Amino acid sequence: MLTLYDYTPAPSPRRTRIFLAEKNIDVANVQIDLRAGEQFNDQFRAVNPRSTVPALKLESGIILTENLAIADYLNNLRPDPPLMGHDAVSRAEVLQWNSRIEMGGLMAVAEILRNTSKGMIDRALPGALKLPQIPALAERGRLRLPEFYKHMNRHLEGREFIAGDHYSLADITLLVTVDFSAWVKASPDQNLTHLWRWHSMASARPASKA
Ligand SMILES: N[C@@H](CCC(=O)N[C@@H](CS)C(=O)NCC(=O)O)C(=O)O
Repeated sequence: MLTLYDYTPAPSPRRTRIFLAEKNIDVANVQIDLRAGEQFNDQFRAVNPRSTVPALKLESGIILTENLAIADYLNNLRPDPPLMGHDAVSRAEVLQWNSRIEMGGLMAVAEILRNTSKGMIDRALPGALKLPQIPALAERGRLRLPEFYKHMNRHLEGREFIAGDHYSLADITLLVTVDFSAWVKASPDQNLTHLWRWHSMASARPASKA
């Protein structure tokens, strides 16, 4: 059986949990309490020297620690339902939107949180390396996030899903990003009606509760 090293409140492992739930794949779940600093203990560092979750342990013992790599592996393991396209073009579109959402949305929220949170002083990036907070990065995040959401709203006008005609990895990444924005009081403006309609649809899927 696969083992997911997870921390329920955190956004990155939520992406993996939703992907697993959409694919109906069961895993053993090991919680690593990030608030208590368990990601830095020797036991977890032996699993993932980067000290981040998610980490997925395969039956072979190999450990994957990046969302995209985990998704790609799971998608090959169980192709249905297709969450990463169904041919070369639709797969490329899913990956393109996933990357845009990660860079334009998820990273902006992370910049705001990690460069302002009192709990993350000297931990401005995930992992063991001590790095100081840079408040200007949080300000920049607050400037670029509303533009990102406006762009997503325009993209979703007349569209059910982010890429192609199926729910996909890109939808999962945007769902987690929108919900993560609330942590830093930077949720999308209520007048972005296409985005919020899409969000209601994505949130109503049972896997979103995983
Ligand atoms: N590359 C990873 C990044 C995962 C990541 O940043 N995880 C955060 C939780 S959301 C973490 O483990 N943080 C540990 C820390 O801040 O020390 C992925 O996207 O899967």
